[in-house]
Amino acid sequence: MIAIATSLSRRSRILAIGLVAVGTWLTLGAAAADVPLQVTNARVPASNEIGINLPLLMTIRNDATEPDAILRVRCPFANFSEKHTVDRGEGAPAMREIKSIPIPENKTTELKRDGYHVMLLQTRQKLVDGEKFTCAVVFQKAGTKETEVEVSRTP
Ligand SMILES: [Cu+2]
Repeated sequence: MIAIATSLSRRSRILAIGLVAVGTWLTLGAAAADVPLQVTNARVPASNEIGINLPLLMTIRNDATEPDAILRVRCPFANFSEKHTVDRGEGAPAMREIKSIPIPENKTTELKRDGYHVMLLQTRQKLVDGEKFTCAVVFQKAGTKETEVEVSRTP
């Protein structure tokens, strides 16, 4: 009788450990699913001038089931930022400020000089090729993403 009780309790202990393991695995899976939106390759052009406006470009992968949008961007080396689109009508293409940059679901969005992009206004310092900064990119649904931005000669 004692032997059976011991073996049962050992089995239930193993079962309990198994359940904890499955629980941990599920939690990790949920955590991964919580970050369906990823920002990569964020970059600004190098510049010797101060007080100018520069485009901030990046790649955004949105694996979420709903569209998102960029609401705000804050970089330590610029006083302000705007969201821009480029209009192509009669005459030369022209940049225009918009309220937010749409980030469709299940898609990779590339911010470009000749399309949607973030414009950093009134730079505070020179930007040297290879330098890295951390900028905050605020998404409507994904929230604030602290993003590494690299200065590159040819962004
Ligand atoms: Cu612009």
